[in-house]
Parts: sequence; structure tokens; C-alpha cells
Amino acid sequence: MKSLCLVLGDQLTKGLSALDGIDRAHDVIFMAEVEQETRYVPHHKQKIVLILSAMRHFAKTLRQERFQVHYVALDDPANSGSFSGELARAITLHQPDRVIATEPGEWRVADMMRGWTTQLGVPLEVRDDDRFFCSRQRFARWAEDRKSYRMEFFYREMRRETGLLMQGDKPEGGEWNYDKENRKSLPAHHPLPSRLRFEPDEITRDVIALVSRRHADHFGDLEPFGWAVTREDALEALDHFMTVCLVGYGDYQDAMKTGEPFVYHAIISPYLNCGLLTPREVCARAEQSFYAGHAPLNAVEGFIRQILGWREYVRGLYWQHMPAYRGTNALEAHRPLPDFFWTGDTQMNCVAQVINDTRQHAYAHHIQRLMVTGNFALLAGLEPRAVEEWYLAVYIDAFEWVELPNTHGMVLFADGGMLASKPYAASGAYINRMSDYCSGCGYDVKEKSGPSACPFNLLYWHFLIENQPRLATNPRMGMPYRTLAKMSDDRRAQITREATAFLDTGIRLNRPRQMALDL
Ligand code: DLZ
Ligand code: SF4
Repeated sequence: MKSLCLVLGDQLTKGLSALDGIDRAHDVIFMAEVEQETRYVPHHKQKIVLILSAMRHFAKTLRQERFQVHYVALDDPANSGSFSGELARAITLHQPDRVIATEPGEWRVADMMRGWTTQLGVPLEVRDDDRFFCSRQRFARWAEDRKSYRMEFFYREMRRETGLLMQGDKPEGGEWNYDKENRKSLPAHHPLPSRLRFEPDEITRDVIALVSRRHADHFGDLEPFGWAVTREDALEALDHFMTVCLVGYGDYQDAMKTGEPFVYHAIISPYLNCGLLTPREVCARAEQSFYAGHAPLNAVEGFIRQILGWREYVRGLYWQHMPAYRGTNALEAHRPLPDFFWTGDTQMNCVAQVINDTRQHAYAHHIQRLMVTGNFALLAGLEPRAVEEWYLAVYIDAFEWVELPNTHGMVLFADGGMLASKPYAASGAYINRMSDYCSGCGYDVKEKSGPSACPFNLLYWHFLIENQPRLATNPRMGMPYRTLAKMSDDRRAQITREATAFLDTGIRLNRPRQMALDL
């Protein structure tokens, strides 16, 4: 029986289930660069380069190992531009008895695959993606009968099941979670580790030229490009993180610094998410570092929680609730995405810095994403679909299964609290505590109203006022609502007036609010 085995751009793993039992003599591996995937959102240019170059390197390695690979390049004149079109052409050419795929990462592609069962003319076998710790069925069993999910309980089950950082049935060190130790700001003049860059080889340079020709209209700087595009280089990046950065990862996980989007972060999410690294090997390495005495428990537990806990949890939730999940808008947020998300042209220094990091590196770390751009989107009531498209486009590690729950649920609370127990709303004080952004800002983080007030302060109280009917009964919002209750009617009216003026004019004009108000 001859099989055509499908490998998608985020499935670049030798042990992929679609390749289980493959016969080098008869079977053919199918990979295609398609216009549809490079354009379904305006991906950052470096994200397209990473995926296409990693695909080309992966195909090259497979061929060196004597697998037959049917590979379609983006600029092949015969390329129809879609997975369905290219698969149909490959079937005509190779005449397989069946097509084998691993379940895709995105609902959009899964939906396309459902169509293939009748369109292809040959049977389609879709296998589980067993690179994850928790299968979709396993998550569904855990989620059964739960109205709201909490990552912490899911995570504990995963720890017990895998035995990671466990002493018998007890968590290592006696606690499941050491997050409270992981909220330090960076001391002034704290030297940060330098990061590995991987010089583009000939394959990557070809892809850079291709993306420069075809995707000039997409967001972000194309060069310098320094991401790993092979498993060997991704393993080197992992090794560098484990030996140099993990030690400071816990303490400074939430810290932000001008021009330093990496701080002590692992920056391996692009490699995990496209398959060059696997979650199991990465967690095993971190656990070894702890037992070898190379990194403290708060760092190692925090790191393992992101991968074994949070990453698996958001994937489970995504598949459990798509496609209805992305249609909710619990806070009825309808404001369009301001242009400055694409240009960085805003007087809010924190937002400008994070967007600048994002444009340069296709990366910003999780607190930058959650508490700066995300916090702004939440407080300003930006339309969830537009914000989600932005996050999916601009970050090199963004695939919908991971991006959507993080943005829709965690950042925007658009699911009404299915994923997070409260909205992550914060005033400028949080950003000031965790970063050096405010000292370089035209706004004053200490000012709560008036022309030079930090917009985050104004928008924070405006958000609470606007959403009082929806959020005041949330037990975790008790403190801010008690403070709001002490505010005079005049003060509330002033906040509403100034916040509305900012949202209606200040945002669009990309200049300080005082100028907007002077108009
Ligand atoms: C993100 C991406 C891009 C930019 N291009 C391709 C491509 O040309 N071919 C491909 O197989 N995959 C690509 N990807 C990753 C896919 O979007 C990803 O595999 C699906 O979204 C997962 O369902
Ligand atoms: Fe951001 Fe406000 Fe600080 Fe300016 S003052 S950097 S807008 S938090």
C-alpha cells in the first residue's frame, strides 16, 4: 500500500505521527509552501522566513536520509497556492492508496481537512498529534462538566501523570507553584546575557530574497534574521538557554527593559511550535538542570509550568471550544485597532517600545504582550477579532491554537472568564514597577487625570466604570471596585470625559492627549 504522508509547516518533527511506519521505498512525504498559508494573516516577514526555511531544511534532511519528498516551493509556477490544490496535484502524480496526516494545529486547517475526506478520491487517515503531553481526548475528559477551567488544577494532574518535578506523589520542594518568587523587577545596570544568533545559510538567504519580493507589504523587519531554522541549531539555542539563562528566568520572568525583549526568556517557543524541538525533551532538560544544581527550583518549575501546564492547557481549551470560542465578546468591545499597533507611532513609550521590539524581532516576551499591548487593548475596548489577528500576525511563535486562547481569554477576557478568573487590567503603576519605560515617556505615570496623565491610569478606571455591570460581582475584582465605590460622582464623570476624549481623538492622532484635547 502506497501512502502520501503530509507534513505541515508546524510539524517539522522526525517522530511526527504521520511518518510512523513510513516505507522509504514506496511512500512519499508531501510538503508545500502555499500562498494561502503565507497570507491568511499578514505574518511578520521573519515568521514566514522561519517557517519556509525550516521546511526546506527539514525536507533536505529527509532526502539525505533517503526518504522520497514531494516538495512544492512558493514560487513554483505550477503552485496552485493552496494545500487542497497542491495535494490534489501530488495525488495525480504519485497515485497513492491513501493520504496520512497528523491532526493540524489550527481549526481552519482541520476544517479544510474535513473536506478532503470526500474531495481527494483516496482515503484520508488523520492521526493524533502525540508530540503534546495531553491528547485532545485526555483534555476533554479533564474538562468534562467543568464550567470554568483553571490551569493550576490541570497542571497538577499533568505533573502527577508525567512525574516531572515530583517526589513520589508530592511536588518537588513541597509547593506546586513558585510564581510568587518570579516577579522581581530588574535592578539598574543588571547585565543581561547575550543571545545566540544563527547566520542565514544559502537556503535561508534564498527564502529571505523570496519573502522580500513577495511579502514586502507584510509587517516587520526582514533583516537581520538570526533565528535557528534547523533542529541542530534549535538544540544549540536550547542548550544556551539551559546553561546561561535558566538561572535568571524565574526571578526576572515579568521584568521589562527598553530594547531588551529577551531578558532571561527561553525564546524557544518558535522552535517548539514548528516542531524543531519537542515539549518532552525541553521539560526533561530543565528538570535535569535542577537536579544537577544548575538552576533554582523557582526558575525550573516556572519554565516547566509554561510548557507542561499553560501550553497544553490552552491547546486543550482551543480544541474543546472552537469554533464557538472565537465568536464570543463578553465585554462587548468594538473599538477598531489603532494604526499605531502596526506603525509603533504613539507617544505611550511602553507601547512604542514593545511594538518596536516586535517589529525588529517578531518577538516580545509574555509580560510585554500581556501587560503592555494586551493591557492597552483590554482597557481601550478594542475589537477581539482585530487584536487576535494582530497577535497571530506579528509574533514568530504564533499559531492560532496557542495565540487565540491567550489573546481572547487571557488578554481580552472576551470568553467571560472561561480561561482566566479575572481580567488582567492594570494601571500605569504596574508598568512602571516592572520596566524602565516610564522614565522615557512624555506622559506622567503618577498623574491620574489631566493633560499629562498616563493613559493607562485613565483607561484603567474608565474600564472599571464601563464594565461595572459585568465585572463588579467577580470575587477577584472586589478590591478595585471597593476603591471605585469611594470615588465621587464628579471624579467618575471627569474620568469618563477624559478617557472618552483620549479614545476618540488621542489614539487616532498618535500624539499626546493634551494636543488632542486642545483641538
Ligand atoms: C505559518 C505557515 C506559513 C507562513 N506558511 C506555510 C506554508 O507555506 N506551508 C505550510 O505547510 N505551512 C505553513 N505555515 C504553517 C501553517 O499555517 C500551519 O501548519 C497550519 O496553520 C497548522 O494548522
Ligand atoms: Fe506607558 Fe504610562 Fe509609563 Fe508612559 S507613563 S510608559 S504610557 S505606563
